Amino acid sequence: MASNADEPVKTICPYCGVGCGIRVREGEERGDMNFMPWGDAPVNEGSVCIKGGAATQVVDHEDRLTDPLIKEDGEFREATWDEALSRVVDEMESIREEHGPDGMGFFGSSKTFNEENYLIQKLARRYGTNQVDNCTRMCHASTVWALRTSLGMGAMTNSMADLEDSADVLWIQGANPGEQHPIANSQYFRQAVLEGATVIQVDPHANKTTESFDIEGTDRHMHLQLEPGTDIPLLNVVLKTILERHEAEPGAGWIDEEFVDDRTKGFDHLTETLEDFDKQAAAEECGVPLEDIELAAEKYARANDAAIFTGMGMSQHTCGVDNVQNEINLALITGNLGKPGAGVNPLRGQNNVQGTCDVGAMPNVLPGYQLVDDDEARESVEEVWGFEIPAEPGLTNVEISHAIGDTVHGLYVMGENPIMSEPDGNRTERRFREDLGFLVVQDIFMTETAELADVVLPATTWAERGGTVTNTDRRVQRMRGVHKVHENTRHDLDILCEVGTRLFDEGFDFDGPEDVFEELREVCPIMHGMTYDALGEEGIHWPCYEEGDEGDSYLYEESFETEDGLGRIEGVVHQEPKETPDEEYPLVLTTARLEEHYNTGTMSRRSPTLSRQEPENFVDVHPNDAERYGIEDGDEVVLRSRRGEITVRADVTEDIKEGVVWTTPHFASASANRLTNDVLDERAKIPEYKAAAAEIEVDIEPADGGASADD
Ligand SMILES: Nc1nc2c(c(=O)[nH]1)N[C@H]1C(S)=C(S)[C@@H](COP(=O)(O)OP(=O)(O)OC[C@H]3O[C@@H](n4cnc5c(=O)[nH]c(N)nc54)[C@H](O)[C@@H]3O)O[C@H]1N2
Ligand SMILES: Nc1nc2c(c(=O)[nH]1)N[C@H]1C(S)=C(S)[C@@H](COP(=O)(O)OP(=O)(O)OC[C@H]3O[C@@H](n4cnc5c(=O)[nH]c(N)nc54)[C@H](O)[C@@H]3O)O[C@H]1N2
Ligand code: SF4
Ligand SMILES: [Mo]
Repeated sequence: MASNADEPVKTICPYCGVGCGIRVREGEERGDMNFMPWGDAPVNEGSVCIKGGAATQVVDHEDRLTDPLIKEDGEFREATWDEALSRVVDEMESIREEHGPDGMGFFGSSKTFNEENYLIQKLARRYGTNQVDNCTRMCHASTVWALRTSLGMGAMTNSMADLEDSADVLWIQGANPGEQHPIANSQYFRQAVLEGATVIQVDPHANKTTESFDIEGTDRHMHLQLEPGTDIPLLNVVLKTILERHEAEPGAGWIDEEFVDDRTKGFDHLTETLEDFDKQAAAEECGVPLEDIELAAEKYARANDAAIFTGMGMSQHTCGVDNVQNEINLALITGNLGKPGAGVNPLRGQNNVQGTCDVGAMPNVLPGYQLVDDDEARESVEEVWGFEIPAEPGLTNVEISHAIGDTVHGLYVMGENPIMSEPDGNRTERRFREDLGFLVVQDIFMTETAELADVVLPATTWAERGGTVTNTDRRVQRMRGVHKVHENTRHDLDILCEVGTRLFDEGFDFDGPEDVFEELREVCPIMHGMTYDALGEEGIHWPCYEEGDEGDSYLYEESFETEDGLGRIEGVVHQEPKETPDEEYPLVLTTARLEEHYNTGTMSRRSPTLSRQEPENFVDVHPNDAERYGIEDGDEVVLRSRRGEITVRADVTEDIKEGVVWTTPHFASASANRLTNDVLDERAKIPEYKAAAAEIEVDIEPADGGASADD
């Protein structure tokens, strides 16, 4: 796993779910960690985006945590590992005695490896609770829910590589791959367009994805700039248009009748739902001309193979599950599933968010998406683990935060930063500060969440250890670490093994990541056929049930993985965001990301290359709104919601729709999450980060340092 010093190791970029291969070399000096391209890496063939190229910059950053810390009288002091771990174990034991096992919550980390997330969920379940979750809850929980219930598996149905040759239309809704998955966009999507594919982008904001498809000599890009939260009506216009054309010209290929008859159920439900649907009124609600939506519908339905890509603009709504269900409806009625260049594809966020879910770090599923309340599934895992698994699904991570002080008294947070990433940050912070009995944070930096911890455990980074991660198209790949380990830090895996062993004697004694992987594959059918040797440098897509299986680049060729093998169509109706504009808060606030920053910014804000490009937060405001509120481009403005306010620079631009303001969650001093609403999708429990009500005004008393004083 480790190399000789100076020898570059082949590993995977620690940022996004594209899973680009990179090489890393350790120099002689501390702080001398070098990035090198990996020319024939399977996903990216050597190309990287700005983040991949800058990834090594934070490995030896001076802010790295170096020793375990224990808080005493409100101040941290350095502690030995033995002291810190004893404290963690004692607190966990006393919480269980006093409140039972559901008194604890566990946050896995999509920044850590499959083996580590496998261990944290095993630890939670051995402790006696299913209360373990990860950032997918704030990310694609709704997508995973819709895909799993309607098609069978909570993952991309296709892969990036099978687009290139075959997709005729790329339908990109609520995703900005030009910035968030840049290599997928440049290497696969743009390539498909150069070869003749058309792109339909559905997003309220113009961005680098929009720019990237303005290719000279081609006119194959449409941008439907809708109002945030109107994706259901927009897709209903698309669906109704296809149904109408089919009725006018049956058999002309608008609907794939054979596919609908043989492989789906629920078509009648869809037609009934749309029977009295008024397309003109819906288009007005979306703020998009009806003829543009109709043209997009035609292009999608007329394509031989059309692939849908779906992102946070769809998932992060209280109607997130229904949003994605409507995309599934579109793919099913046109037969765009179970073949190359098609499908419904969530571009997964973090470098290992797919894997973190696959290995069971979620409150309702065991490894391999086996439902925790399914007796047979539970028993098969219990046989390997040798202890009883609780049958009741646990709370999700945002629910765990909501239950702090009520049923939840202790939290084990590995590699997440909920104080900045969860919605309604002011309230989240109050709960963590005032109502949480015990908090342990295992991270590489002193995050906003770690500041509030009782014990902080310093972990090694991705560059210092080995394990596996699973990218957005289900490719399980090995990461390899260089020799050195920073100061007195420990690998996440070793920390979890030690905590587990101190608590339970058995079940947590592993000889490194490969040993953990061997147990993981025993309990996880979709990864059962994988070994470290077989993964090699190319990796393997799941499902890989038996050794020697190559894995599938697309799913559902013959049938869906539902109980009856059919894909489920279900008509859905518009639901407004839970908070809509009114006189007091007249604007729609939506939040999303920048290419140069990453989630809560703990890594990207410390990278000189990345933070130089975008040093502070800002808000995009349409020129008509700017005029209405007396705002000039570059002014400091106060952006306010019912839950809080931030002071940021105004960027007056036509990139955003009138009546909508757009900002980011990346910066500690002015995070979007001071403003966002913590209402959840009922089923998937994902927060509505993409729509709230806000007001804006010029800052008459600019705060000292304003929004620019970020660490
Ligand atoms: N550079 C960079 N890359 C990243 C990340 C990062 O922070 N920075 N984070 C990673 C993670 S964890 C994730 S989950 C992915 C996320 O990647 P994306 O899914 O692309 O996420 P966002 O940028 O949050 O949102 C996508 C788009 O949704 C649009 N949008 C907002 N509201 C709506 C709406 O109501 N409807 C529609 N249709 N669109 C809407 C926004 O304008 C935005 O362009 O990126 C990953 N990659
Ligand atoms: N307003 C708004 N809020 C959002 C979103 C949005 O679009 N808008 N998007 C949501 C989404 S999609 C997501 S995924 C979440 C992300 O929410 P989080 O997962 O909380 O955010 P990250 O910044 O990715 O946190 C990862 C943490 O892991 C640490 N880390 C990195 N490497 C390691 C390691 O090897 N070991 C350990 N132990 N720690 C490590 C980092 O320092 C960092 O603190 O944010 C959500 N919040
Ligand atoms: S596209 Fe994603 S995985 Fe590839 S280099 Fe950029 S951040 Fe890393
Ligand atoms: Mo995410």
